[in-house]
Amino acid sequence: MKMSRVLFFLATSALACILYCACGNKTQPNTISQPYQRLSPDFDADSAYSFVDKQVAFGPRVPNTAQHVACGNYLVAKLNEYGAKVEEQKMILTAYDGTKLNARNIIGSFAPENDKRILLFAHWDSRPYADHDADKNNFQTPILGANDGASGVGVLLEVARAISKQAPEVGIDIIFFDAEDYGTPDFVNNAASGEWWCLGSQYWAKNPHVHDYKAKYGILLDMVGASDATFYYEYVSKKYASGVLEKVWSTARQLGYGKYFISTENGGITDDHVPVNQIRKIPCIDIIDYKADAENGFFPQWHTVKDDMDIIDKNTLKAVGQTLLEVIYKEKN
Ligand code: AHN
Ligand code: ZN
Repeated sequence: MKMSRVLFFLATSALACILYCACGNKTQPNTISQPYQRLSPDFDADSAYSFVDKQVAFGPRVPNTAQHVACGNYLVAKLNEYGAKVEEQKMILTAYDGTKLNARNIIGSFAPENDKRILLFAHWDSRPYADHDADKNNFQTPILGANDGASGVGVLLEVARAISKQAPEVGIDIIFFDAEDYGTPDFVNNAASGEWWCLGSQYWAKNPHVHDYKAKYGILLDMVGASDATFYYEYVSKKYASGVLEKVWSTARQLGYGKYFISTENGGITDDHVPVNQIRKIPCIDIIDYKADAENGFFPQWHTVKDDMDIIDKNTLKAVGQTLLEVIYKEKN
């Protein structure tokens, strides 16, 4: 009696299994989509947020100020702490109005002996003018640049921390460029013509820290911390590095961040990737929050006194940081 029950059970289970499998095969033949298996370590958005907060706590990071020096020292110390080989470029750059800027590019290299390299960069200075503020009394006020500046650097510091715990197969260079945001203010209308944005990256592109420096490709982060950020195929990135755009955007989609990374084109932006593409000839892209319907193309607090920690969203830092880690850890040597 007992045995026949067992046999009956086995027989019905087997039948159920056959039916299930047969039906399953009919409806979904071998294409049951498996969830994407991430191979990068977890990107800690709380930690990245704290790195953004720390920079902002120094105050505006405008060249020729004590806050700028102090924050620069902090960034050097963090890259050292995470085991990078750190090099600094200290140079005097000339601004749109003739001001001599004591500027400093900060470079952290991981596995410098590896000749397959990826370059990651962001600007660490903040703008001396809130020239897009609603109140013109604020036009001369330096901005905190929580999103415009500190967010990209914060994500890259967290990438550095992840690398310190588990090395990817490729060598990584992280560059924090200075004097990106000292461009001619909107309220000046008789400025000398010239390339007054991106002064630190222009300098580095002409004077790389390593003779004839090359990387497989580069990724710039700019304004990667606001909620509801939207990243599009930026024109210059598409022109010089369309394959990199596709690699990064498809990785973001696989990780479930498609609402941030939108696979349509949008306008061209003057940013640090331009000299790196055009002068250093490294194909690189700009991950930058773009708002097509905004008058100036950017988030509402852009170049205002309200670009502070209130607008920083950990979910956005996570989407960008995890995507970046996944791209790096997928690279084979
Ligand atoms: C211009 O507004 C010309 N370019 C934007 C570059 C930028 C400013 N990135 C951050 N702040
Ligand atoms: Zn700016």
